[in-house]
Parts: sequence; structure tokens; C-alpha cells
Amino acid sequence: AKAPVTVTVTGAAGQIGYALLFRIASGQLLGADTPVRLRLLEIPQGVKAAEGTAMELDDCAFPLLRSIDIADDPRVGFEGANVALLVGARPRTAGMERGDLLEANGGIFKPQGEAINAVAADDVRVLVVGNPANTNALIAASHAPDVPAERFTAMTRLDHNRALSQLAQKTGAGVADIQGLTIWGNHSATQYPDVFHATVAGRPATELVDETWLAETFIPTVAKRGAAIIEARGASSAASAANAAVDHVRDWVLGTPEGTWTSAAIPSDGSYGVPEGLISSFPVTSTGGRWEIVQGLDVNEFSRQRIDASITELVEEREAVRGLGLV
Ligand code: NAX
Repeated sequence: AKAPVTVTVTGAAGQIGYALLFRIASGQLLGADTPVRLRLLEIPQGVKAAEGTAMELDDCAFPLLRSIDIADDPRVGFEGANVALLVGARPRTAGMERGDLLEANGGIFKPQGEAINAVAADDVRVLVVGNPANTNALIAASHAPDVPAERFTAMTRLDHNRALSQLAQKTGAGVADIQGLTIWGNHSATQYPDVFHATVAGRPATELVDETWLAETFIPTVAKRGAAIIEARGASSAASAANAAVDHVRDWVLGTPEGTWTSAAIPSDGSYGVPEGLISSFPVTSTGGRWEIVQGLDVNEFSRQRIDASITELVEEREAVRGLGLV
């Protein structure tokens, strides 16, 4: 067996945490040959519930699970972390302005970035799930100057998986028949799910669906899926979000399959006109534990407008957190 990998999960007592921890401990994150040490980070009010979850993890008798530690101090919670899943965040509550939301999350992601910088393992890989995920990742990264910027990512894999599923249902194909789908931009209502390079069982998706369906049904359905889940379930996406986090980290560490790509929000190198340093979703592959942006895709006018709208929003969020002194 390989050496144990330390995985820190923040917001461990929340609903995504509850859906995520059992999958990590069972080996679905890093493979059946990799033992796991879990570190659960919560705020003090969440510690007791995290202890309950840890009891249930014990009761699963997962052969790969080597240890569980619970902390309410980031400098303890991120100790030795090879993988850090930043799930806990401050949700928007009624009457909260965007500036208030960004500031409240700065109060979480700044100290967490500092702690990752100080105590995580040298190879730490960070996935931010807690919203606003892209900008929270930017804040954490900017307080971790010793960690390469490329190790800070934000999750758009749930959006990617939602888009796959919608396109599969529309075309009567299986999700495994679809390749070349991309989520661009921010994990927000402005995100752009792009099918112009996608194939369905080898045929261009654009031969199977028309622009009206894309503009009026597909894009809004994917972008508003989170709200639709809340409406139906009475609670926000949890198991599907945890599943997407597992997909993101597994592909990052173990590599994406040959012949296709996925979507992840990673620091821009300027590709596709996205300002350098913004953490934005791109078409990506991973080999050797590094994400790479898929290059050379034609971006048509339909796509350009929508990518630019989402990028504009990310730039505004960066300006806002700059104004607050958070990056
Ligand atoms: P919950 O409210 O169920 O759980 C959040 C947990 O985080 C709570 O237990 C809370 O005590 C803890 N927490 C808060 N501040 C913390 C801190 N500073 N350190 C450690 N723990 C802290 O929310 P849940 O449904 O699990 O969602 C978590 C986050 O994921 C939210 O921000 C949500 O918006 C975001 N999502 C992101 C998605 C994505 O695709 N990127 C999709 C799903 C989800 O909406």
C-alpha cells in the first residue's frame, strides 16, 4: 500500500461534509491503494456534530481510514494536509450585500490561506467549494505566498456534471458518450456551459441541438440548477456537490482519462482572454498532478459574449476584495 494521504475537510459538520467524508474514507477520492488520514475543521459550534460524524466514520470500519482528527483552529486543521477541501463558508443571508458577503468570507479564507501556507504539506492541493468559490480561492491563494498559485482551485465540476447530464438526456445518449464539454468562468449564474466542441457518440453536439435550445433551455437550466434543487429538496445540493468534489480531486491527483477534458476553475495564465491570475473555469486536463488548460479551441461569437460576461463578474469580485484589502 502507498503512504497515507492527509485530507482536510472544512465545514465537516455541514451537509456537503456529511456526504463527502464517507466517500473519501472509503477510498473513492484517491484510490483503493491509498490510506487516508482525515482532518475535520469546523467552527467551535460545529465541533460536536463533527465528533458525531467521526463516530459514524469509525463505525464504518473503513480499512483505508487511518485516523480522524477534529479541530476548530485552522493551524491545527491543515497540519500536514496533502489535499484540502474548503467547504465551509459564510452563506448569503437576507439583506446581505455582495460586499458584506465577500468580506465575511474573507474573514474565513484569509486565515485559512495563511494556515495552509504555514502548516500544510509541500504538495498541498486545495479545492474551494464554499461560495463564492472562485473569489474565496483567490483570497486563500493570496495569503499563501509559499504555495504555488496553481494549487488553489475552485469547483465547477458540479456545473460540468449537470451540463453532461442535461445534454445526455436531450440527445438520448449516455453521459459516457459525451466528450469536450466546458464550463467557463465563475461558479455563479453567469457561468457558461459550452457545447460547441462537444461530441455525442462521436457526432458534433451542434448537429443534435439548436441554438434556441442552448440559449433558452440548456444554459439557464444548468446555471439555475442549484436553485431548482433547493426548491425541490428544501435544501441545497449536497450529495451531488460532494460527488463533484471527489471527481475534481481524483482527476487532479490521478489524471483525467485519455481523449477528453473536464472543467475546473484554476488560475488563468491569460488563455482565452481571461486576465492572468483570475481563478476561472476552463476546459482542463490533468497529468502528473497538474491541471493544464486545453489550448486552441475556437471561440465563436455566441460563446465569446457569454464567457466575457462571466469574466467581467470575476473581475468585479476581484476589484471588490482588493478594495477590502483581502487580496
Ligand atoms: P452547511 O451550512 O450545511 O455547512 C457548512 C459548514 O461549514 C457548517 O457546519 C459550518 O459550521 C461550517 N463552517 C462555517 N465557517 C467555517 C469555518 N470558518 N471553518 C470551518 N468550518 C466552517 O453548507 P453546505 O450545504 O455543506 O455547503 C457548503 C458550501 O458549499 C456553501 O458555501 C455552498 O454555497 C457551497 N456550494 C458550492 C457548490 C459548488 O458547486 N461550488 C455547490 C454546492 C454548494 O451550494
